[in-house]
Amino acid sequence: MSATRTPTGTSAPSLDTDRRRLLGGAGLTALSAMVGAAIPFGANLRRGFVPAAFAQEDLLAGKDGLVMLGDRPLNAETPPYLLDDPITPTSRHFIRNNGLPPENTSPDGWTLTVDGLVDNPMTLSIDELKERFEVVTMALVIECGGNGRAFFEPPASGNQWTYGAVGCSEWTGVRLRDVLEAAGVQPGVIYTAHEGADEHLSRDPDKLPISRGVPIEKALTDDVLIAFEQNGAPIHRQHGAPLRLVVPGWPGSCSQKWLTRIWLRDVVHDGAKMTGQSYRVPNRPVAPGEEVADEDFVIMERMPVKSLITAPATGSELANPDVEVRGHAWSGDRTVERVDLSIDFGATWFPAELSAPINDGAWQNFRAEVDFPMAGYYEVWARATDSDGVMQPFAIDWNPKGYLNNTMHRIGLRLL
Ligand SMILES: Nc1nc2c(c(=O)[nH]1)N[C@H]1C(S)=C(S)[C@@H](COP(=O)(O)O)O[C@H]1N2
Ligand SMILES: [Mo]
Repeated sequence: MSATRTPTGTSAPSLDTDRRRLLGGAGLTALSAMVGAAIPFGANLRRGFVPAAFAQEDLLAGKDGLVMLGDRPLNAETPPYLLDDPITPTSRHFIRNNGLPPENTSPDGWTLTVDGLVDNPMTLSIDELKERFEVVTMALVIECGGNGRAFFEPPASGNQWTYGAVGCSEWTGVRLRDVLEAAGVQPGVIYTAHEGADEHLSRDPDKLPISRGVPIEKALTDDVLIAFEQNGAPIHRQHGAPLRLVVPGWPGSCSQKWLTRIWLRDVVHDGAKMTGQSYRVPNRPVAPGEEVADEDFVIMERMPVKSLITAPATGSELANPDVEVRGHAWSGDRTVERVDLSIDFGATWFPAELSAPINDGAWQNFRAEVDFPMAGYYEVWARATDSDGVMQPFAIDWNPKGYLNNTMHRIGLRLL
């Protein structure tokens, strides 16, 4: 029986009259494992006790300069000037969680199940994925569908992302297409369904925080990865360790983290946050504030053409009139053809130098030398145009949930 033990290990009578509220054997073992040592007076601990060593657990451990929008679930974005690198370092990749990351994110024993309408249902370890399929590394853009929501008027509820719910890290993994082909996609399949190991905020084990999918045609393209590395290292705990999907150019919600299952279906997937108004926009232009019925919403697919100025930082005070302006531009499933800049509030525009994407699904970098004519306050505005000739709008195309805001980015600076 689990009698109270003194530090010397001898049995001693409990001093607490209400023993049911004490931690007990299994809980104490788990806590010891957490702190990495035996806890000599552990028998005195009450249920729900959090060791001081973890009470202040740094949710943003390994992150650099991110702005936290919420801690339960954890959501954090990156200020644009910290997104200046062509490849986004893991420390600067935004975090968007709908639930609670799983406790155990070890690759040992982790499996991915591929089932539903496939000829050969499979459950594979991460090592088996690496052995059976070609391993590739690609720079891929993940942008949250709600990036830019903070600028909606009337406001849209949800995380108030400004500019920084976007990143382009290098992801290493196997192609989803190769895995699905090995599983044998049956003729009736129209949609994927993704499941991960994170917990619903309620901790109800029967509820998933999020389970989205994509049309099978998208899943079978070359640049959708089942990734196990980000920027040459195992995936960070908050980014879906040890295995995640990366579906570049589509709403970030398609890129299931802590991936455990891909299920092929003959209907549009109806998992958590696939239905109602989640990650959906009206099927027609609507007036700001207009009420829209659920049945008039459609599922968001590719993300629209967009650009971000990453240097200088907005609010900079500059001593030298020659300024290098830098940033990135992207358009889901398309390339960006040009990025134009204006320093006179959009009266005139001039082209920036624009690089080709390093691979499909990566963002493109732009730069321009700008010579400001005299001391004073300036704004730099950027607008990208994609391979279909679509240009970023000046004003927000309002929708009830605050998605797909691709209005032009502007920064303010002062020349001394
Ligand atoms: N399992 C799981 N996958 C998830 C989420 C989540 O909450 N749980 N959030 C999604 C959303 S909405 C986005 S925008 C991206 C964010 O990826 P990141 O946190 O690595 O930047 O992950 C997606 N994948
Ligand atoms: Mo998202």
